[in-house]
Amino acid sequence: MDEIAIPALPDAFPFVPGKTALVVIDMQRDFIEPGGFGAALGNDVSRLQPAIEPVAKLLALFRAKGWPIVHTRESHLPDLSDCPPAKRKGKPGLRIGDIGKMGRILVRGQPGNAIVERCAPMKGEIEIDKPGKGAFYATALGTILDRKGITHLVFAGVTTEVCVQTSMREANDRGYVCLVVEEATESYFPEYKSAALSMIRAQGGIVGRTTKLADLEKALV
Ligand code: C5J
Repeated sequence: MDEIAIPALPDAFPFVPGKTALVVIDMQRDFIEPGGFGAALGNDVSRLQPAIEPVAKLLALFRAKGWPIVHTRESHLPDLSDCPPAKRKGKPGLRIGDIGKMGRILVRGQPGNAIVERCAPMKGEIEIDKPGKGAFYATALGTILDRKGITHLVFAGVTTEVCVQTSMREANDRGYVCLVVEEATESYFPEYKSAALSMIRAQGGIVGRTTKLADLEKALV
């Protein structure tokens, strides 16, 4: 199918239907709802909630077109064997693996580790549990995308400057053409979101491109 030019910064994103996947990073209760990992780190989790509806819109668009969708979850095995000690910091009772209001914090399969209902994966969509910030580190994501012939990635999710930006950088190093949708990503720190988006598109798009949801929707419908 022909390439569709999506208005973006620093220049148009070449959307190739059939070769482009949506990657939704870590839209988990652990980050977005009170009582999870984000709150344990002292963050105001309400700051991430504005991303929920834009992500739901992106999911609806990709589902309507039958285009591939990837959901990631930051999570650790129950025995924490994939959680380096350096990551398990903070106050006792509020660390990864400790019991919080939504089960064990950031542990795979616990209620808090689930993706928020509005953005929940549907049957047939790719689900990746990742122990790190990046979606490619210690996961099968690269192999799965290769097998599907995916070369272009549209990113959304939380948080912009941590797991979204890290995953985009990993993807960029692996040769994927990357775009992030501004309204569909949030940070606990508005200034970090803004800085991360600027960094991504700086130097001629050193990590990728950024677009507005309305521009993407208009170009793709
Ligand atoms: C963090 C993430 N912030 N999903 N994870 O630890 O951005």
